[in-house]
Amino acid sequence: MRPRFGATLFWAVLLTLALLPFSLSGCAPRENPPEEEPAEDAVLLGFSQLGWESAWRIGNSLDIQAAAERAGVQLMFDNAQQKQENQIKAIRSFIAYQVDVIAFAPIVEQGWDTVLQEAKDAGIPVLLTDRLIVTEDPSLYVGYVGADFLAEGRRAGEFLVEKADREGLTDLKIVELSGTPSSSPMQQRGEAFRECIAGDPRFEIVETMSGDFLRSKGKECMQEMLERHERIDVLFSHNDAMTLGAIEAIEEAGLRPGEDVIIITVDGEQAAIDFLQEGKINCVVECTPMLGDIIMDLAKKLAAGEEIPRVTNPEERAFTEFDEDLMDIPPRGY
Ligand code: GZL
Ligand code: ZN
Repeated sequence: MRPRFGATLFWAVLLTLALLPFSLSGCAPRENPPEEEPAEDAVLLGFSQLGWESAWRIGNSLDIQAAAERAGVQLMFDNAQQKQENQIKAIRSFIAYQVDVIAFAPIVEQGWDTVLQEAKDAGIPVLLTDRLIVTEDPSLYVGYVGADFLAEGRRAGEFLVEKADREGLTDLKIVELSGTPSSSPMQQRGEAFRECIAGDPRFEIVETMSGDFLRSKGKECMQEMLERHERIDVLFSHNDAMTLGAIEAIEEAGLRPGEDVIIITVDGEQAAIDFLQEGKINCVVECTPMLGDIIMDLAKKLAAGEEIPRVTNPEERAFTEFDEDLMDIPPRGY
C-alpha cells in the first residue's frame, strides 16, 4: 500500500504548523541573537508563507523548512494565516532583524510596493516564491521562483480538447472552480485555459465560482452549481483541495466523477493522483510545491551578492487518463 499523506499525519502537521507562528512570529531585533549562535557564514533568510489552505501549501512549507536544514540556511519562517497584512508585518520584522534575504509567497498580486520599497531601502534583496505580484517598480524584487501558471492552464485546456477529439464529444457545459481572487495562479490558470478553448463551439463555460483554494468552499460551490445547471459535463478546478470537495458534492448528487463529469484539476496532490488512478479524475496538472532547494540555492547566491535569474520555473507536467504509465506514478510527498 503506497505511503499516504494520511489524515492523522495531515492533522498532526497542521497542528504543528498552527503552533509554529507563535514560536517564530514577532521576531525580536537582531540585538538579542538566538540561543545557539548560527555558523558564522550562515545565511539568514526571512520567509513569509501565506497560510495553510491546502495540502499543497503544507507540502510547500515542509519542503522549505527541510531544505533550509539541508542547506545550512538559518530560516525565520512566518505563517500569515491567509492574511496579506500578516505577510507585510512579517516582512517588516525581517527588515528590523536585518536578515540577509527575504522570500515570500504573495497571497495576492497587489499591495506590496510600500513594504518592498522598505526592504529595498534596507538593502535586503527580495525573492518571490510560488506566486507573483503586480508592481509599478520591477526592481522591488530580484527574482521569482515558482510555476508557470499559464503553462498549467494550457495543459488543462489541451487535455479537454484532446478528450473531446478522442471521444467525439460536443456541447460540453463547463463549470470552473477558481482559486483565491486576484492571486496569480487563479488569474493565469483561468486565462490560459480559456485561450485553449476559445472559439471552439464544443465548449461553453457556463459558470465560474471562487472556492478560494479551499476544500470546504469547493464543495459548497459545486453543490450550488449542480443545483443551478441542468447538466454539467466538465469541472475545471484550479486546485486539488477544491476538487476533493467538489467530488463529494458530485457523488452526493448521484453523479459519477470522471464519468458523468469530466474532472480536470491542478496541483498533483497524492489524493488527486489516487483518484486519477481510480478513474474519478481525468487529468491532474502538476504544480510542484517542492521549491525549497531552489529557494535556498538562490538565497545563498543573493546573500553572496551574486546575480540570479529573473524567473526560475520548476519542471512540471500533466498526468492524464490517457497516460500508458498511469499506475507507475511515484509517491507525490504532499
Ligand atoms: C500554486 C499555489 C496554489 C496551489 C494551491 O503555486 O500558489 O496555492 O495551486 C495553493 O493549492 O493554495
Ligand atoms: Zn445550465
